[in-house]
Amino acid sequence: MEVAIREAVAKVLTDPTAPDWIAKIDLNPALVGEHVLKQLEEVTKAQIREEAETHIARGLLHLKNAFATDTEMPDSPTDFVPLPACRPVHTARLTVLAVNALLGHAPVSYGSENDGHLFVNLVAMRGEGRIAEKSTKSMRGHTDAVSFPFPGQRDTAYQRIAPSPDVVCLVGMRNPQSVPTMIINLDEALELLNATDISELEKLQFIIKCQGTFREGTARELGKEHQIDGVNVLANRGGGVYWTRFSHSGVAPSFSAPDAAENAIAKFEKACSKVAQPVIIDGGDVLIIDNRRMLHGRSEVGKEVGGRARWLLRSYGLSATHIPNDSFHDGSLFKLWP
Ligand SMILES: O=C(O)CCC(=O)C(=O)O
Ligand SMILES: [Fe+2]
Repeated sequence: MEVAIREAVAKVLTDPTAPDWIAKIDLNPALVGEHVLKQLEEVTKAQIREEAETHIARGLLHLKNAFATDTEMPDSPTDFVPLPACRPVHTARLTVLAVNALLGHAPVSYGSENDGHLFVNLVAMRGEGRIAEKSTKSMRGHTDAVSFPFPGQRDTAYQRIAPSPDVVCLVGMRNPQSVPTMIINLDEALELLNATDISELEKLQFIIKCQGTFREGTARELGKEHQIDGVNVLANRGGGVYWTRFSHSGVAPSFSAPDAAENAIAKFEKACSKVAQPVIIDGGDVLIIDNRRMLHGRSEVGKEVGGRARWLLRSYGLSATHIPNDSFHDGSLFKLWP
């Protein structure tokens, strides 16, 4: 799969129209992903689609060495944006968009996180603020955009809030210390719980605060930071399939919830840390994480800022069938509300 995608991306980038396609990433990213896939023979495309779908059906797709990071690499950036304009970044974004297209995921961002940039840098940052401080530290298991609804559901206070992403796409630009990303398989964690704990987690008795990176943006758009109360952290989808939305720091029992709710959360957290598995995202790797059946976190990043510090890109994907008509910000083909 990696070889086919590398070749398709190389074809796009060596064509005289390459600058137009690069410019289109921030206008119509889905079209760009389709354009990369068009470089492949139908048979190859069908083959790698099946391969990619098999992996994501198990919750995780790890493409190793899917693009080159050995030349033209700038210093690591020191903030979420801007992305350095360089060949490895162009290649990385085209690779992610091709994989999104392959899996039928629309590339999406949220206007309330980092001003809706489709790709952001995940890097250590300078400064004293809460986000800068967190940027060098470890992160416990969480799902992204945790306070946003599951697909098919609506936020009770703000109907227009788009669902959280189906997948989180993490791209390795450089990771010289091999800092691991931690992956928690929900099914494995739930196996360590009993039926009572599971049913407590399914009850509408929790408060979920929005992810830190969404605080400012949701406050701007909604008038206050997004938070939901009286909600579940686990949804039984039938056929033994569960979805979760969870964050160690952002989820608590509602005021009126019984002790059993608190106990279930504590046991779930313990189970998550027991089954967490390290995955190293090296330069050139792309990791697509199911944002409902897997939690993700990371080990401590370290204090180095810029230079050759760890540098990932992140973007999100959401199945087109999970996007309600009113979800996009006016005039955008990818920026979801809020
Ligand atoms: O840095 C990482 O490996 C993951 C970061 C992350 O999960 C986040 O910023 O939400
Ligand atoms: Fe995350």
